[in-house]
Amino acid sequence: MLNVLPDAGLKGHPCFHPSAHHRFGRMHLPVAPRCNIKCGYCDRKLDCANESRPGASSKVISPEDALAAFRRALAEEPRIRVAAVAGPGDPLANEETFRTFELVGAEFPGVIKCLSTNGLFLPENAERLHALRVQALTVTVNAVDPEIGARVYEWVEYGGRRLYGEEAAERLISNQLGGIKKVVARGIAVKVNTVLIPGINEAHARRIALTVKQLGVRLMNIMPLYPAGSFKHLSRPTQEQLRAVRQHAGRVLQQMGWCRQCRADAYGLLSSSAHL
Ligand code: CLF
Ligand code: SF4
Repeated sequence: MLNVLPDAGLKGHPCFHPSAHHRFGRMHLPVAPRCNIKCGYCDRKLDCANESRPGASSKVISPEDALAAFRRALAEEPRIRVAAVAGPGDPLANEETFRTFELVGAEFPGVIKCLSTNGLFLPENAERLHALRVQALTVTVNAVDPEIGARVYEWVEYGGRRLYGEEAAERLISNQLGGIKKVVARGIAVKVNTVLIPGINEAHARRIALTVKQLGVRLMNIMPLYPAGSFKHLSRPTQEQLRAVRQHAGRVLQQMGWCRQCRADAYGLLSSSAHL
């Protein structure tokens, strides 16, 4: 039995607590349109593919409108326990994400704040997220080896420069791992998403699991590639491939088997989601 017991404070989080997804809901507030990297499978006409349902495209709203939408959603579905930002771009590349958490946190202090990110800007934002009382965070880690990462990411924009190839992947991976370490040290629960890309990282998932586990990550969500963007010629993993990779990685890190690949504007229970 793996020793991965989520914090008591996350008992109402449908993605972090295995028994919560039938009972509690979340709302995604789509305030974050910009992104700071280019994943090979990304089609920027659509939501961030690192956490979203393939083919979904959410409208972007302001932090003030997000607060109003959260109020309405909670009145409609009182089982919502989580206010999250999951795109449509990278939440940490958009100042609006922080403003949204300020507004929602001031009016609903008991609600769990959550976000999902590619992790590039995580190290410099760890303290800020902690100060905003963000409790749950997802980082999409598709590789911990820059050689593999260079095949996943087309470019990474950091420190005013656009990086390519292994230099880009090295920067991203180093920030992801350094950022995870920092937020875990501040008591934030971290889940890792990995997009399973056949022919690129399917033999690498267990190493990712081992690496992030050492940093204090407690849950992993391996998601099947939806072939899009520059990867539209690749095949989608079969159920059998997905099951085998999850089982292999699951020997070292608890796997999330109930992800619904939500839209960036989804709300309600995971099983009966509505969207803005
Ligand atoms: Fe949203 Fe993600 Fe927070 Fe959940 S979703 S930011 S951790 S509140 Fe959940 Fe949806 Fe799967 Fe994400 S089911 S896509 S894992
Ligand atoms: Fe697209 Fe990747 Fe940016 Fe998400 S993190 S919006 S998938 S480029």
